[in-house]
Amino acid sequence: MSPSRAERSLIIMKPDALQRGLVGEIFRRFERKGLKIVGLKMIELEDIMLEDHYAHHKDQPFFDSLKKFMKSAPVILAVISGINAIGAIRLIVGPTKGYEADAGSIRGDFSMSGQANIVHASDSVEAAEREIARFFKPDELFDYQKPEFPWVYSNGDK
Ligand code: FUP
Repeated sequence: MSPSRAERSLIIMKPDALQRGLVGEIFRRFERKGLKIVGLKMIELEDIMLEDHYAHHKDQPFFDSLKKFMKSAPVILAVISGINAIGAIRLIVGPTKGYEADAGSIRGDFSMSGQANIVHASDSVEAAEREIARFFKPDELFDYQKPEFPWVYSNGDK
C-alpha cells in the first residue's frame, strides 16, 4: 500500500471531552492541520458497540470500567480524512496514557489518565474502515472539495 493516499480515521470525542468543553478545541486542532471532516454525529454508546469497538481489550481487568466510562455521557463521532491522515492524527492525539503523552498532543495537553484520555483515533487503515462502518451509514459520509486542498498538499504528496 502506498504511504501517500487519502485515508479516513474514526474519531470519538469521549465523555470527558464533552464534559470538559474540549470539543471545539479538538476540532480546531484537526482543522488547522488541513484535515477534512467528512462525517459527524452525536450518540450514546451502548455495550454492544463497545464490545465490538474494544474487542481487543475484552479480557482486560479494566474492560468493565472502560465500558462504564464510555457510556457516562454522549460522545461525538467524526470521520476525518486526508492524505496519510491515520498516522498524522495519531500524532496529534498522542499515546494512550495522558500522563505519558507529549505536551502539544491532545492527550498530552488535556489528559492525566489512561482511561479518560479525551479522544479515540483509528490506529490503521483497516481498523478505520471497520470502525467507520460500525458507526456510519454510507449516506452519512460526505465527499466534497475544500479550496485549501492545493495549499495543504503538494503534488508530491498525492
Ligand atoms: P488507543 O489506541 O491509544 O486509544 O489505546 P488502546 O486501543 O490500547 O486502548 C483503548 C482504550 O482502552 C483507551 F483509550 C483507554 C482504555 N485503556 C484503559 O482504560 N487502561 C489501559 O491500561 C489501556 C487502555
